Amino acid sequence: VKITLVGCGALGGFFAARLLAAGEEVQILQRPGKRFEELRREGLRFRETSGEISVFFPSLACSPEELPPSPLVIVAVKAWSTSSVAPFIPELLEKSGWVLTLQNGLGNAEILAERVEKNSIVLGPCTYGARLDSQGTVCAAGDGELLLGPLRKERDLTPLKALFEGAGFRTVLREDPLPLLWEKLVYNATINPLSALMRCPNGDLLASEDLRKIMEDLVRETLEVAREEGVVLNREECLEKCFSICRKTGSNRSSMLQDVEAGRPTENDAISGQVVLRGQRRGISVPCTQNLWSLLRGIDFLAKNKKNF
Ligand code: KPL
Repeated sequence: VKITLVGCGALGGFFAARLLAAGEEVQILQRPGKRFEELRREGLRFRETSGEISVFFPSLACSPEELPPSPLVIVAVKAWSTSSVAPFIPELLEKSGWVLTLQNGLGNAEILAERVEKNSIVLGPCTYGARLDSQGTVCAAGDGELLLGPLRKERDLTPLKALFEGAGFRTVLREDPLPLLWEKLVYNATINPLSALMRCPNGDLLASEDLRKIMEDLVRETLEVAREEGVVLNREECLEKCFSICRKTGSNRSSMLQDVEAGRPTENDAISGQVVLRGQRRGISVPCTQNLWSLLRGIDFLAKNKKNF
């Protein structure tokens, strides 16, 4: 087996489906529960942006011992689950293989690096939108791109780029992963909390001048913290890219909104929380990010403790 996917939610399922459609061999590790049962019973159902539906039956397991090692492991679990899946990764990975994290937020690669060689880790921030509908079908929800960068510069990622391009992903290789991570963080710290609080699809954020102004503030704050962390990104370009993601994934509900609507924990701490924390450490105030972070922490708290009120 060539590829192991860890975590078959919306984004993981989207990647697996496109790779399977391109003829790649994919096996899936999914924790036991509703999603696992859905995949076992009905297979991986996928709806392309064109509306075309396909169904795949890749090998599926809920424990790592059931799967043979493979040369590429894709980690697509929520950021708050990284520490629980990291211990399984070494047994899923062939010697000199790759571990690609497609996850949102900061800190995932560092957690994985405690378990596998640093030079096997690849960062893959991407701006594709995907969602799971009520039947568990993975729906592609807008165009994007996949940026690939090695955690350690010495490894050549050309074969990985070819693999993803062969499956229809617009893929860009970058040598230095830090700007990649911060760039993605800017988009996630802007679009995700705002859409989750407004309960609207990404495209609606562009409709109001007030919301666009908040997005401007969020982009500026994240970039100020990034600069102090040694990553200088262009403000106009980032803001324009943010607006363009909202346009291209206009009907998509961001992953954070999907989590809020499903009553699941959000990636708030790995996204806005990281901007606030790193801002505090470096003496930079990020009031707009801080307010959105606190509001979402409130939502997370209420969802978790609902039965206690
Ligand atoms: O990464 C995303 C997410 O929803 O988590 C974006 C790019 C904002 C697409 O919705």
